[in-house]
Amino acid sequence: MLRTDTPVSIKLEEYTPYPFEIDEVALDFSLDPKATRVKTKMKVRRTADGAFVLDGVKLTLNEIRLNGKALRDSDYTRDDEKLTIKTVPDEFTLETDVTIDPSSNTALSGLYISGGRFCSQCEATGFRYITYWPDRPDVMSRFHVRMDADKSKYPILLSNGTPGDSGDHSDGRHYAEWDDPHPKPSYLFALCAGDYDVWRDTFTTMNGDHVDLGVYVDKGQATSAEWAMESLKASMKWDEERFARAYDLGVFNIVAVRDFNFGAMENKGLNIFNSAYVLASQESATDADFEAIESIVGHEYFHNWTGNRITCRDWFQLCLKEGLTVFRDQEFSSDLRSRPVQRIKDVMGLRARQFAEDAGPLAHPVRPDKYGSIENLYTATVYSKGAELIRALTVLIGMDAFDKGMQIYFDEFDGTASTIEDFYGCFEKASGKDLSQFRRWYAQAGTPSVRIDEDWNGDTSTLTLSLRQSTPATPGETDKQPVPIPLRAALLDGKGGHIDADGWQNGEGVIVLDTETKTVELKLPQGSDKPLLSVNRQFSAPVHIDRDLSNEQLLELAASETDPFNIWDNFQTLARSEIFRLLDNPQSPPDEALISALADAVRSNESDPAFAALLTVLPDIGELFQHRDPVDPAGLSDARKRLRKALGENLKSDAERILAEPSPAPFEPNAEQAGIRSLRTAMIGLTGALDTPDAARKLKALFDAAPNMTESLACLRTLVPFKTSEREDAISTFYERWKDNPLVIDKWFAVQAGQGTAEDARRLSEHQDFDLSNPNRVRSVAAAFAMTNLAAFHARDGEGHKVIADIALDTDPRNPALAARLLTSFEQWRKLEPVAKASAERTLKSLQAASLSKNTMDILARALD
Ligand code: B3K
Ligand code: ZN
Repeated sequence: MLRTDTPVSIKLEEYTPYPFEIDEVALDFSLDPKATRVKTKMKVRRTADGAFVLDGVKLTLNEIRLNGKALRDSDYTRDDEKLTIKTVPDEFTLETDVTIDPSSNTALSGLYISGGRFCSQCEATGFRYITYWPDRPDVMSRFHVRMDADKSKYPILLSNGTPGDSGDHSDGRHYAEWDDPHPKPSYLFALCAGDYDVWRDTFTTMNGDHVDLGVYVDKGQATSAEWAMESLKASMKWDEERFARAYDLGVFNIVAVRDFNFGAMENKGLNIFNSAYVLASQESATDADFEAIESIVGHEYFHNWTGNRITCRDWFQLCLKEGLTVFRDQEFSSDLRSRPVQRIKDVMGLRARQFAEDAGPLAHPVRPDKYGSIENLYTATVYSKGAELIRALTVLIGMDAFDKGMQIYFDEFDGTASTIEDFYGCFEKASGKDLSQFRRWYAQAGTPSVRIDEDWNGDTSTLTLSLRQSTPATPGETDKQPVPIPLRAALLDGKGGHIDADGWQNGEGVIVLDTETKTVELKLPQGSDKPLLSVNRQFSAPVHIDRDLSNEQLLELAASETDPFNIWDNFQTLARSEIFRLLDNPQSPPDEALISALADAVRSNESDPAFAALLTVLPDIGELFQHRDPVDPAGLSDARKRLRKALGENLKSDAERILAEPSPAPFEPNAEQAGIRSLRTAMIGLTGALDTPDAARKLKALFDAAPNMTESLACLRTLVPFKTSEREDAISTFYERWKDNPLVIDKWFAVQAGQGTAEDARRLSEHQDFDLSNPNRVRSVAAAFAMTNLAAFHARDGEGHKVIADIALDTDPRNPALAARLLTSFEQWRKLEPVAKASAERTLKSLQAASLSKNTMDILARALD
């Protein structure tokens, strides 16, 4: 395809099965960075009428043989993307021989070089850059891999499955074979070759099978893989205990690479990870790093059953593996750490990213029915809303029926490429419920709002709820249908207790709003006082709740709440409306009653420090965007700062007391210590919010004495907005201390881009350590600026837009997937106040006129549509 072509839409309704099966394939790699030879031998069987077409991009074809006979040019047709053999028998063996150039692969899709080693990334469509193949998830084969390479440069040769024969050649090269007995689609193929250090361990499955585990990292860094290994073993055990799923090969390897387009990849038996989610030492990693490693290692491991053993029929079904696996990793983290804290963090992410996506021009259903570029569909909607829908399903049918449905799914669909319909069929069987209406959630974009009005009748002790759902129009979808919204609810007596309505048990019930409007009568025991309604407890459905509650009522509710999620959420609602009030009344001081209630809540929850820390976090600017149109990001940021400052003033002596205590020692990355440190870092942040010279001095002293990366980085982040010498000292001390550790220097870039001006972001993008070929480094400036620093990104002078456009322009020719992802940061542009809005539109249009890659053009076209 020419780079200037506009993306063609691929449609779900046009799915047709591949008309051939390829039971087995043998791949033979002769590895060389500039010219790797790939010989492929496949056994093909026709299963339906249709042409024999293979995908292949940027391959130099040396030879092609059918049943041993070399084909002539006239026997097949070939363009930049496909190879079609005109006539084939019903059963045949096809051999292809191609040459590829991994050293020039800067897109990081297919086989490429990172840190002088070979590594691969095939999801979604990378395999076609390696060899000719029907590169679609519903073609599953058993892979046998043989590779040879220079032994001194590439002593370790890895692929999927278990190792077979290996040995030396006389010319300094050596070879290894790997065999994967489980049929898999090409997107799960992986190959790594190079010199690594390895952290090894073993695991014995619940079936008594022995598994050799290895985490492969840069030389000299083996001990930094220990936490990833512990996380892997914990994941293996959890999947056995929670879902009765055991690992199914004798080997499980993880390889860390520095240059990687996203977090990690679940290739069968050979996960490849962005090194940011593998390497962690006590000195250089934050608690957030340890937590992310645990969760991503879990996520990729859990794909072994939800993704690999059962894969997707086509890419429209991506949520079948991703939404479900995110749900599984969230449950894993909840079981290992604190469930309420995990829930709050997951919802914060959902609201900041997915709700924003759902409200803008890039909105799409969890299961889209068309796409221009598949790489652009790895979105917050598919992942996070996909996970929320599984969670809502557990509420709707109950956890027992859910668990039963999962076992039916594993039993019935093992070894297949499946659909959302197949998956929901299992829960219909398990629950006896018709879930066809629930599946609307998958077909319809946009975040529903639920309006709730209450009417209390003291004579009959009845609380009548009038519920109404509505979903705003999204691109291409104006007519929205009602979806079933399961709302966990409780009636609070205001004294810390619950009152059961008729039919409820243990103080809680589930109200299912499955029509546009619904009236629900909750009958309470005769003589009850008017209860307080607690609704969408634990955030049981991914919706906005709209209730007419005054601040006094919200404070009363927060004080009576028994659901930790809702305690936090009531304060979020209060803070959100207070920020808007401050925005509209620039001279007005922050509401004392709210500040002191919030500060009291922080104090009274100090025994659960991770939770107390979350209470101090005010709604994110990206989330606040969703509640205003037009929106003035600078004004919002200023209003938010005023509220934070007031909270900081109220908690000043608490912060001093907490920070005067020693940080937990010796350092352990466990949830308990991380919780204590999270409250300490919250107090560091609030100290910075005071914005006084004294605060800068205190922060610098804390920075100098910081005993771990979590606190050191928190101080640095908090010092960056100060215009004082402490800021410059901290920035340069940190750089000097960590300049040889790229993962830490990524953080150094990110804290500055995340707090600074467009000029700061531009200066960082011109820094000697900025590196366009490394996605982590590009994101550490561009994504940190455009996605977390909205006031500066959308500043009226348009400089923020320009700096991101320039980085995207430089990135696009090398790495289209990365450039496209950066430009999604413009997704809320239509809501901006007129000056920034005009700048965003100009910027997007000028990028569009620059004729960029297919991925980037897809984002631009949708953003501007
Ligand atoms: N499945 C991969 C993501 C692949 C992204 C391709 N553009 C990692 C994950 O979600 O587990
Ligand atoms: Zn995944």
